[in-house]
Amino acid sequence: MNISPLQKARYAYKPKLPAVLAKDLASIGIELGKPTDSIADKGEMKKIFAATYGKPVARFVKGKGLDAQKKLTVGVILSGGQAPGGHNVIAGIFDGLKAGNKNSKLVGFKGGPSGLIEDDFVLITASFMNEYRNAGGFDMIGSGRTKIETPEQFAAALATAKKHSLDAIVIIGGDDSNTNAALLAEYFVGKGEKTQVIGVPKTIDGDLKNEYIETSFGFDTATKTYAELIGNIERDANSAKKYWHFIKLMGRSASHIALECALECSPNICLISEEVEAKKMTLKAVAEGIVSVVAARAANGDNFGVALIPEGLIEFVPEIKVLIGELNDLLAAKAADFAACKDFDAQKAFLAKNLSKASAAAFAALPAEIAKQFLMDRDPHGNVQVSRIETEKLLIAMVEARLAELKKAGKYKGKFSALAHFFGYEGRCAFPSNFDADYCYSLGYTAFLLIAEGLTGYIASVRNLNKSAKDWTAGGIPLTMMMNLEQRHGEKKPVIKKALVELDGKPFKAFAAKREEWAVKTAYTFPGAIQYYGPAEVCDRPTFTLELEQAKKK
Ligand code: FBP
Repeated sequence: MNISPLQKARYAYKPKLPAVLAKDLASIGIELGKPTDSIADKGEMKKIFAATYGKPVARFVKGKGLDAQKKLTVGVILSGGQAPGGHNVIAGIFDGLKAGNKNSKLVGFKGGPSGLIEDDFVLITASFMNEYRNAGGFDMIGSGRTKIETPEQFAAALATAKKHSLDAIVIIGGDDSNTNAALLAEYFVGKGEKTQVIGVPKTIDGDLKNEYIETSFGFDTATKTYAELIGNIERDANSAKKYWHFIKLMGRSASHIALECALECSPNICLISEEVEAKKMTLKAVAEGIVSVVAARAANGDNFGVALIPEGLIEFVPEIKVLIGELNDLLAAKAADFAACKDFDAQKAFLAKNLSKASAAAFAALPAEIAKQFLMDRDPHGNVQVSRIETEKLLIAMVEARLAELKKAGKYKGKFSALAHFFGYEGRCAFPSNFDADYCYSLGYTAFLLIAEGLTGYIASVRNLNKSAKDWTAGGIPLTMMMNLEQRHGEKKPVIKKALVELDGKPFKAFAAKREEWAVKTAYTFPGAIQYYGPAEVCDRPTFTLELEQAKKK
């Protein structure tokens, strides 16, 4: 493999650890809190997680002396979409294991959870690990979206765990993968198997967070990468003064990525899906809002601009949300009938017959190319793949049509020429920022300590992230604490609740206070590229979202 100068320099970077973890293992102790409850549906959760429900919050402290010398064999899985820093989580687990006992082993299961089911693995050696330290991507062992859900899959995971005599498995993933981790932990305890299961909060989407998980890893680097690109586009727009750029940003359902990028770049428009839902805005009303900004800027002679669109927007428009819910249930319940439809016309006829009247009308009103994107395969967790729905193009078409009407009526004299962009994959494998490199390494090290302590059904938690790394705290929280029942594939299932943008939260309020000014005035901010070497205020700065959210606790 050719190695770039930056890659070489990053191999040598030593991630910062919280002071409490930077000590001898013998001087790290654990403090356990009171029993916990799930966020909702306690009765059902207690039944589903009979063996692992309600464990206490754990926190590592100095002084009590943890016994971490035991020789361990641990498996690790990267699950779901890529997020910068995954390799550093593995490095943290690896270094922790070796610090405890140099004969401990780390087994990487390849290609996501399917690697565990199929026993497709690689033994992680020191030299193999060193090729991936502080590097982006998940290519060290690969990732995948297979869900462990059938009895056969659980049995296969058990067989692999037994074959390797695994003391623990670490699942590095988002809300769905950590839900799977909770179920696997429960299954192993139920079967009397020693294998512990520990989760690690990963996802660029930033929607796996709560009081104990201040952010998921990858959000920092991905948003900074997108913000650099958006800033560059803003500068281009303001130089050429001839295009409106509609930029869709990854993030699945939640708008955290779009909101963070807006706080970083001060664009003319940033839609927030959660607000669209709260205000019950129709698709037409959303387009109308954009039209009013385009017209106001045109009246000042500014026929250019930048609009940010969260990828999940379409799911939050009330009439479309109902449509997607019905489609998910219908396509799960009548999969064979739907598969038998030979073309799009047959699919439309099938849907007209089986959807509610309102949803059938909402589907029929979509342009054919967009409507087809609603019918693409669901992901293994039953979610519609919003990254494949071209909302940015749909909105451009709607805005164009409305401006043409206004022009005809003599109410608009500007020019509207729009370009569509979609930023997602550009940011998921970037070299982790110093924040993500440090955070991920600390999460991995924490996961090892949770294993050494004999815990199962926990997710690693590193907190106080708006302070410098030495002041971070580390511990674990029981996965069941983050769960409730939700409708999936037409059935109620235990899942980790997604954290959406809170409209009364500080990040949204900071944006709402400025957006009217940004809409009309060209007040772009240019964040520039992520810096890895230089002053801490440039290189180690966390996201605005994290700074604002954690400020509330002071
Ligand atoms: P995770 O939730 O697994 O971290 O994935 C995040 C994400 O990048 C979403 O933002 C996006 O909608 C999705 O993955 C795209 O999935 P895929 O990589 O399968 O195309």
